[in-house]
Amino acid sequence: MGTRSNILFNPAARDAFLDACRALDTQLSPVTASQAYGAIRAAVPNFRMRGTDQQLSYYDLFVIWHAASMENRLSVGNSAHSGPIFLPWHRHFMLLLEQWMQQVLGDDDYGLPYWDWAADGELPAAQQFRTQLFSAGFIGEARGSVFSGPLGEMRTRLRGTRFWDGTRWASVVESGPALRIQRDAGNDIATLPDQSDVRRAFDQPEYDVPPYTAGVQHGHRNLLEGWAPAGDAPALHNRVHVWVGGDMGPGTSPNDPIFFLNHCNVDRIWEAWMDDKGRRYRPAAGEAPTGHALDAVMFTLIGPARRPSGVLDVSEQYTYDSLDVF
Ligand SMILES: [Cu+2]
Repeated sequence: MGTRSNILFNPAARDAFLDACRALDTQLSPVTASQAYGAIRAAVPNFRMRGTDQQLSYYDLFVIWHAASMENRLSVGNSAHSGPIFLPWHRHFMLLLEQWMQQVLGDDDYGLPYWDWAADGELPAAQQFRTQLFSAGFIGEARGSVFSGPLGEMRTRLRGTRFWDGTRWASVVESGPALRIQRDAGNDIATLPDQSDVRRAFDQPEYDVPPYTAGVQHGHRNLLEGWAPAGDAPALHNRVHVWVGGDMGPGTSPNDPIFFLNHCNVDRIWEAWMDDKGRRYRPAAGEAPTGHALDAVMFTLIGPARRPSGVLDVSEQYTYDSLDVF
């Protein structure tokens, strides 16, 4: 059983994570881009991919799985984002990555690290992209191509983009040349979320509220996902994606391992909320929107199928070193 810890305070967990990311990306899987596309198209007809055929790394399978989840429009938004299933789906997604990393590392007690971005959000804007996290001993450069440290050896092969299909803007995943991870921290938006933002999400008494969309103004899920409160700036989870920029922008955002550091912290905040408010989830089993209900089967590509009801209590799989989230 893994313990998930703060990447800044646990050098062993940090190094294990960076090594496992590099190992999963430098080992090519037996799966080609066209084979993965064929398998996904059968389940997600909206998903589109183009470009060259090539062998995918094990890490790339998580990239394409995530990009495909965003096109899986079963009901509100899609079945992984912009609705109640956002939190359980990403928990499901990361449980498999954590298991694969445990195998690569030969360590059943390995747990993913998290990045407590709200702590860095308390710093002046000009310091937020100059922290220890963005150094050679950690995850490498905050801006431009990532050359330093273990992640300097990773390459992206699948990158999300948008195109005009004649009637609307559509997303497509391009299979192309192997490139370095790209970041643009603090340029599109100057600051990370801060501790008062986390407190507001934590204080929500309900997990989610009807009609369970990205437009609701209350509920833990939509505040933590970062669509609410309505305004001109993204908040919390969404804001971290925009703040990091580069490869963290499109649906292929797991290309940058900082994706998992962000989502592990998002999962920790949700865990802190459930620890305090109870393991409550909405919508109930069979209730609309059914793609987001407690008994909905979550979109999976390479791991076992799970339902939100199966991931509300993960105390058998992992714990956090701390649930102090603000
Ligand atoms: Cu996501």
